[in-house]
Amino acid sequence: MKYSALLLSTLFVISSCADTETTSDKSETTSQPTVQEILNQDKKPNIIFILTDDQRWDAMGANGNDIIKTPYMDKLANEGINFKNAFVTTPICASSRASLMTGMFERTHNFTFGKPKLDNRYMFNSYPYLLKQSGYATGFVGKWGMQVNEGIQDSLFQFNEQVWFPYNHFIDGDSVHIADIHGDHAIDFVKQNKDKPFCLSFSFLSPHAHDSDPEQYYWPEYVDSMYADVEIPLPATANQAFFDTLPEFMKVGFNRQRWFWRYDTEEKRQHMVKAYYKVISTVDSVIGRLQATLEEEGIADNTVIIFMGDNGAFLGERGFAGKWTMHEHSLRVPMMIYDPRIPASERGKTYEEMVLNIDITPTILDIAGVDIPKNYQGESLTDFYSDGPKDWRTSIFTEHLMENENIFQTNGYRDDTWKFIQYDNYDYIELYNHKEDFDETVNLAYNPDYADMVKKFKGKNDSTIAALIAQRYSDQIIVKEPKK
Ligand SMILES: [Ca+2]
Repeated sequence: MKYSALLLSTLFVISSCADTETTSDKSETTSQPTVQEILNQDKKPNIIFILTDDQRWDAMGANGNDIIKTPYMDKLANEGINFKNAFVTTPICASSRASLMTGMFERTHNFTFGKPKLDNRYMFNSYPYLLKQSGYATGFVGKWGMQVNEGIQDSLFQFNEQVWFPYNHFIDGDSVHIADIHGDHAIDFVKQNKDKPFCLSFSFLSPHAHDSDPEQYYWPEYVDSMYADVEIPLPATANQAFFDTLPEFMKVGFNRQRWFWRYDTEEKRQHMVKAYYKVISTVDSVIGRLQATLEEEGIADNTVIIFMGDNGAFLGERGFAGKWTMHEHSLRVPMMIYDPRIPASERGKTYEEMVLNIDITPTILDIAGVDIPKNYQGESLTDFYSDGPKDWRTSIFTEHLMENENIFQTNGYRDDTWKFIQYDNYDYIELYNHKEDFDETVNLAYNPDYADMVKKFKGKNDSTIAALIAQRYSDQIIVKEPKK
């Protein structure tokens, strides 16, 4: 009894202290601007949107990978907002990037490899166009990866520096890695535009494999010794027994062909995953250089950095390399928003809500104080600055539509427990409880106990597809008037 009484009184004291602290916090915050007031301030922030190529969500230290070294990405995550469940609507470079530009699903913007160029109406509603119209200096650096009509890029960007493979370029007799070249261009843009609000779309080509080169990956000397003494664990589904369970159509095609390029022996897998990590660590060092430049130029405190990957990547899971499918490893990407205008005590947040690449497009405009076009299909993420939105999506639709006999046309439904996948050209469906079966190994779609669920998810996807196609042809696409 005595102990209990003591415990109770101790608890009371702790709780009183906590109350006092809360009260004191409140009185302090009343004299400081709220998050909303910071977002609405007249001074426009600079925005740098960093996009990496084929970096999956867990190829980053802050997302639970204890092998890869990514201190600068981790800093963005730990001092910003880190979205643990970020996905792309389409897991392939061309379409994912088009979705980021237009704020729309592939089914609506209707662009991927092999399709006609992106419709001008969508590009005149893209975030760089609207920012440029509102007075922002706009720049693009890196890999563009889309097809647009002549003159469109000039209408979006005042500064545009694109460099493609090989990984190593010879400049003044020295071999320079493409990530460093991209970094140099980004730094040039920042220095040239430090006195006006700017938006830089910084799209690395790294760590995408150089597909036509048997070596696949190259990295600079300064990361060469990294990962020498570690062993990359074997994924749970990277074995012949699991591969044998896949339907025949899935055992051929690019996912398997590229597995032979990278992971068909244990020695090669160790080398290739480490190579992938080395290229990501190179990107990380470039981000560090860019942040140092922001500090040197005195604009770090007013420059928002948004970071994400354009699609995931199989590192041997399912017996696959590449992406394109609706499985977690293909769809899931790192995503962070670092906004230094928010007090440090209010930053460092992690969210489990499902967010999408098409949320980035309205978010950028929202941060810049520019009206968001009505045809955008994502949601601004700025509500996550404070305590997160009260109502947020509880499921997502994803798809891949490129017509190629080596890649599937497919679409998926995902909520916080279930994943349903169907294919346009194959009579095959998948249903996983990914909450309990993260690696998506037990296909429940043909289990009669789940027949109603399959019917429900299939119905949802089919109606989503119809709605997205209807929006493609809508006359309501609004080309926004320049802000007065
Ligand atoms: Ca990509």
